Amino acid sequence: MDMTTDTKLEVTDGFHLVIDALKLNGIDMIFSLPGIPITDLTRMAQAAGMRVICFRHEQNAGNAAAIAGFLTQKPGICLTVSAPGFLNGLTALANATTNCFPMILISGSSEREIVDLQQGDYEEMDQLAIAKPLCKAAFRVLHAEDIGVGIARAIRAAVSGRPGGVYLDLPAKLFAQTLDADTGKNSLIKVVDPAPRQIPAPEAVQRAVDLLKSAKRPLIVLGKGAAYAQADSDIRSLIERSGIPYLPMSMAKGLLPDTHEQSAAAARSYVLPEADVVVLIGARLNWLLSHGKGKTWGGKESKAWGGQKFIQIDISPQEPDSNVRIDAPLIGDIGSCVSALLAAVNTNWPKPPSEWLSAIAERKNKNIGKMGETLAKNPTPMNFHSALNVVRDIIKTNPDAILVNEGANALDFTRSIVDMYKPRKRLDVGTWGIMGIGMGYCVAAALVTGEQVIAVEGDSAFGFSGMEVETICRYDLPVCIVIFNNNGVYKGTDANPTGKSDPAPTAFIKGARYDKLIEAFGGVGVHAATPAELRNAMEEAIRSRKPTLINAVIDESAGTESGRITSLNPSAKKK
Ligand code: ADP
Ligand code: TZD
Repeated sequence: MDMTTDTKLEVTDGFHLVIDALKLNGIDMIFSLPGIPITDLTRMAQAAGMRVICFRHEQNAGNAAAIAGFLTQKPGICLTVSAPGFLNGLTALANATTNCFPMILISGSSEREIVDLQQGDYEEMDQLAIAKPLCKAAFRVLHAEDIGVGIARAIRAAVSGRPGGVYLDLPAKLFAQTLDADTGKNSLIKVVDPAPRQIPAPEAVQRAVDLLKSAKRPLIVLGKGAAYAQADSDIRSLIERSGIPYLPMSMAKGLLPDTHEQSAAAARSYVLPEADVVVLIGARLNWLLSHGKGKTWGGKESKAWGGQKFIQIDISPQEPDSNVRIDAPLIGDIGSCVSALLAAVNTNWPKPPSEWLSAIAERKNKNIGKMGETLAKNPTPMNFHSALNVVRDIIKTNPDAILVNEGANALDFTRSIVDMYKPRKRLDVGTWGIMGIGMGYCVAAALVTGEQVIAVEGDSAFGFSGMEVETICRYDLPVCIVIFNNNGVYKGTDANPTGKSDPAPTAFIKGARYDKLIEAFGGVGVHAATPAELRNAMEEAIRSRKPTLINAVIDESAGTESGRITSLNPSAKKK
């Protein structure tokens, strides 16, 4: 009897074990860019039925993985080659960690003994050491029989507790290592309960309830942790049953529709300093909330605390007191914490005093009225407001569409003008205010949700990931990219003070036709100079679901330096 074929069947290898371990854990999509030593891994993964989505630059693959993690609560997988590919992916891994998105960066690496003796291997780099300080956890697998454990540890590290980025180092030699198939199969781990619920302690719940009961001017702040947690209906019940006004952070918009009567978003600068008890749900008191102190919170000067008391719901026990005193930390997963609060906030719960609610309503209505007037104007050339008035209508009629947003003015104006109606529909620059997430987020959002994606991009912001329009066309994704083209970073009006021919640092080519870019790959390009042209183009993009890029020409003098965060620019003493 010829045993050769049978023997072959009974053998597995590193390539297959990686794929089998991922599939066993319900991971069926990889964001990648092939090359030595992972090209065959991408082929075999595709052959094994996984979706292998390949990009033009690893940072975009990494950003796609990160946002897939945010949207699905499963770690997004980014697979890269060694040294430079790894480094390109690392920015996305660090950004995912900063934003508490679960992802795993898997990179092939070069010969350990050559790397460690620094003998100059092809793409030599001690990747594990470099990744470690930039992510939540980092592991290396040297032997095929440890692949199952390596993937299991990576998954647990990414999604349990505070989610984050994990690095998994797979040296080239690992892939070809063989193992008898049964041993291989038995070495794999299907992770049981990867993100265990964390139930808050009853006394912590009671402390929070007591504090909340004492409030005269309560406020709830929803952060992207609340969006991630997918406890949507309990969060909504907590807000509606308690009657407490709430503020959504950028990516928490839509957890309740932005048009909700309890939204205090249009009265933000009033409610923050005036509130007496603030409930933070999955939101950190970082720079985006002015560190919980200073004038924004009613403090007398920039470092002074306001008079608020805080309840902070967070999964990380180390988060409370990071910026100001937290009187009632409520540590646990948001689903469990909010449902514990709901048990106390029942029908007998006293509604907040009507003076508080009516004072908010008054500010809110005034600001919404003012904004309405601005949006109704139709200046030539088009400005951020008249263009966003269109986007606002489009999202209103397509509330399931996902809005990706980056830029400075293009970001700030979109966030405040475009209402969101459903949870996890707004994806943006997050905690770092990072440019370059745009096209990676678009690709992943379209793939994991199947929904129409609309990206509102500053012309500078778009440039960081613009080549991925080819990827969007290649996978034929329903992505409509709207570039707010004002000829530069922030604005297009800067000039070189020396009078020499180099353009100013913030200036781009004037009148660039970004719409031509997508046409190179068979997508639809549209040049829109008026709100009517923009509206037609967006409606057609949604009707056709074709990859579309709209070059929306915006007044180059509109907007401000750095958008809303002008004040963070250090100003020179010497002029
Ligand atoms: P935002 O920028 O919207 O204010 P942050 O990213 O600053 O939000 O805060 C998110 C917070 O949510 C983090 O502190 C994180 O630990 C927390 N978090 C994430 N997921 C959960 C969860 N499932 N349960 C509880 N807290 C969570
Ligand atoms: N590089 C990275 C990775 N992230 C950044 N945030 C920046 C640079 C600095 N930066 C901003 O903070 S916004 C921005 C840059 C370069 C672009 C603003 O120009 P835009 O948008 O054209 O995208 P607006 O609408 O013209 O302001």
